[in-house]
Amino acid sequence: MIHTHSHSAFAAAKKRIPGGVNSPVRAFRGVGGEPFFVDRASGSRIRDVDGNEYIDYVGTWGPAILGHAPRVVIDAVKATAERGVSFGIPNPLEIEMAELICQWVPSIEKVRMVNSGTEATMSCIRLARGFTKREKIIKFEGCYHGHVDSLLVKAGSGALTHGEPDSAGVPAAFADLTITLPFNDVAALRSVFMREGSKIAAVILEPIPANAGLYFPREGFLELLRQQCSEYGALLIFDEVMTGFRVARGGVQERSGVTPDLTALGKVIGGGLPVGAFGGRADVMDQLSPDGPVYQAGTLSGNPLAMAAGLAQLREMERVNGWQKLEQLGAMLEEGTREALRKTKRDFVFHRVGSMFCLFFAKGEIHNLADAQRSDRTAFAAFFHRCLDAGVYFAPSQFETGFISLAHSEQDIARTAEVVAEALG
Ligand code: HOZ
Repeated sequence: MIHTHSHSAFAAAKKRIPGGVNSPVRAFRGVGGEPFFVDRASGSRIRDVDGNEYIDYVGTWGPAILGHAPRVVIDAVKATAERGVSFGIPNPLEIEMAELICQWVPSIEKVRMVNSGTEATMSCIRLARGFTKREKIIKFEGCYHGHVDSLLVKAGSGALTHGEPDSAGVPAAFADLTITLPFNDVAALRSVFMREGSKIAAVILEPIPANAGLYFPREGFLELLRQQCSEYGALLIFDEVMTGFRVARGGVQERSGVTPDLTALGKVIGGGLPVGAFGGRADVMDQLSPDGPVYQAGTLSGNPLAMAAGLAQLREMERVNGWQKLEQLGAMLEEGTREALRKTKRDFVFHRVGSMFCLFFAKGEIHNLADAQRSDRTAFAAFFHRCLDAGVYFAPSQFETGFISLAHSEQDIARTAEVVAEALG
């Protein structure tokens, strides 16, 4: 494939944008080489400025659950834009969105819109501290909750890919208030609660961690978290920015039946526009300004274009029962990948939940960050580039999750399985 235009664009970008990118995971540092620059995207395909086309499994890092540029979202955004693109005073679409979230997400009684997942988790933490009048929080190694100061400790996603799980610029005093534990470690969790339970404001986690590859809570782990938080008066926060509206209509909490006190949302909920949300128990949410003492605000929060795009996408998912179809496509990709692994005699680990998946270049079981880090990142990088050259775009890091959309056809999936087999071979 020829990448002349992408190469010049990247050279120009690097002069004016740090690292040439507006978010580090886009820089391809985890796999080497240079990112391609996108000209346009439609359905399951993304086309670069040199005219190369790829079957896309990044899906703008999760939001594109219907595929790229779906008609319903474009029409909703266009029609809404005709009436004004931002008001900074309430508009009725905000109520429609709040009603829908409260109906669909089991634990949410009240919700506030923000502009990114990072804002959502940051606001959850402040609210939990304000509500409990405690300062410490527990997070899990490899879980990534956006670039919030107190959560950039042993973080996943780009922070992990680029070897900076503890970012420079986070005051030690902030990091000291964050206790990190290995995911799925029951003994460590119990012991920290026994030691410091009365100081812990909240436990925050991705209930299915998807930023250090993809792995799952062991049976009973989420239930134990719920029980310990309730016993010690700490709040349980689910970061469902990636899993919300994707692994089920109501996210992991619907699938698992475990109810958090607060939930952070983003990605799918915005239909590709910049959106996040956080919500939960009414008595906790009522601590927010202007009713309560915890301040949180945003000029563009509840922006009409973002609300319209998100509502259109979510309603379309509901109309076509998208989750069932995604499960079928996911199962097909899983079957094809497992067949490719058999054919090439690789005993690598493949994890999938619905339309989210990860192929670890590692053997044995993977239940936490340390397990995920056994992956052969050099072999992954070679695999990534072979797939890209053959027209299949996976996330440019071993420590990210792939996303299937409703726009992926069975032919796309079959072709992907062929490419995976060739790239592994
Ligand atoms: N949560 C996203 C993927 N793990 C992050 C995307 C980004 O940092 O740009």
